[in-house]
Amino acid sequence: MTYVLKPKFHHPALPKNKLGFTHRDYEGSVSTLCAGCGHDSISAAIIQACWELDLPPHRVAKMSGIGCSSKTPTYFLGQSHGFNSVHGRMPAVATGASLANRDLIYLGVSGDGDSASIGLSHFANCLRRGVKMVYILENNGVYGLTKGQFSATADKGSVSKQGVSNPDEPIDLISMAILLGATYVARSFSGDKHQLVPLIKGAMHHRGVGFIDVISPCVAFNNHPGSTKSFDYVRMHNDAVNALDLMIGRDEIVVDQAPGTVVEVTQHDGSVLRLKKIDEHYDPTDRLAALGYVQHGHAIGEVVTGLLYVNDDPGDLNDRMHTVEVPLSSLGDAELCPGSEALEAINAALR
Ligand SMILES: Cc1ncc(C[n+]2csc(CCOP(=O)(O)OP(=O)(O)O)c2C)c(N)n1
Ligand code: SF4
Ligand SMILES: [Mg+2]
Repeated sequence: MTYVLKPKFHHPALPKNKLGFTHRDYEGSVSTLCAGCGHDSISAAIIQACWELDLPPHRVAKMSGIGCSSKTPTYFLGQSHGFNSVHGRMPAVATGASLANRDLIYLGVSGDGDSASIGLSHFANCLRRGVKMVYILENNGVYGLTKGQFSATADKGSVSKQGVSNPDEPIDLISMAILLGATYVARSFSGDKHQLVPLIKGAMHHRGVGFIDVISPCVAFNNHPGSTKSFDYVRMHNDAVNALDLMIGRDEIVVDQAPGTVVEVTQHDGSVLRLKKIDEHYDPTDRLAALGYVQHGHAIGEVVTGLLYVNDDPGDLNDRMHTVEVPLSSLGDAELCPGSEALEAINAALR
């Protein structure tokens, strides 16, 4: 993979977070994506979210598959762990890593080709099982890296750069995620950092998969009239159901005086998601209603964004599998190999 290192110097007055880190400490190498690619804006939102959350970069593990989107972990969190897997297999690798070491924060990045085509079963099982991770899908409706073929999320009738109309029904990963039992389901737009950054922060504090489908226009192959994943289309058809903020327990809770009702969802770790409702009827904790709302938006050509569904304390795969608290790599010989008597007892229990 080609990459260009960024120069190390920065302005001495750059603000620092509680760990004493500036934004620069959360950056990676210089991006080699096309100028204006939506994926770069998502990388910037991830950097902002991690900086605001005071995350120690060495506690984050970036996981990805193959595609322009999956290249992006090189461009943020340069001091974190990373695993660039094969096409569509990011969720499987993240599942294994999460079971072996529940101490790290897993941040998965995938594309619509990566997750909705070759990796669809991996996407489905990861969400169904509730792997504790943030799963960001950078959705441009095309295979950007291989020059703009329609992906499985391209809308029916969407027109390619060459003027060809897509004849197939799209897979809506948001509806699918809700049906599969995912417990934090959001959609956003790469061009809306104000919405995306709090959504990422909320996903990082969620137990289980924090899934965010981010519409991310491909300026090279899918940003023309006729595309439903272009900057112009999403700006004209975006309908945000809520405005979101994340309050962490240690911070002072400030009163939001803006008009509109505010709903607070307390997550398992005590952090509070504050949802300012724009649509007064929208309840993100009602799973069936959320599904109906998303489907209705799709039917009338609206891109519904915001936190669409959340279950505040669902438990995760580690809880259900009773995995050890300490990372496997920290266990000694005695714990890893308890001897033939223990093995006999296990075998006897299975007979
Ligand atoms: C097993 C396998 N099949 C096909 C490919 C070719 N390939 C590379 S990236 C890609 C699609 C990427 O699309 P997407 O996940 O949407 O990422 P984008 O580039 O649009 O961000 C394909 C088909 C591959 N690398 N490996
Ligand atoms: S081809 Fe598309 S997705 Fe890939 S870097 Fe260029 S604009 Fe981004
Ligand atoms: Mg794509």
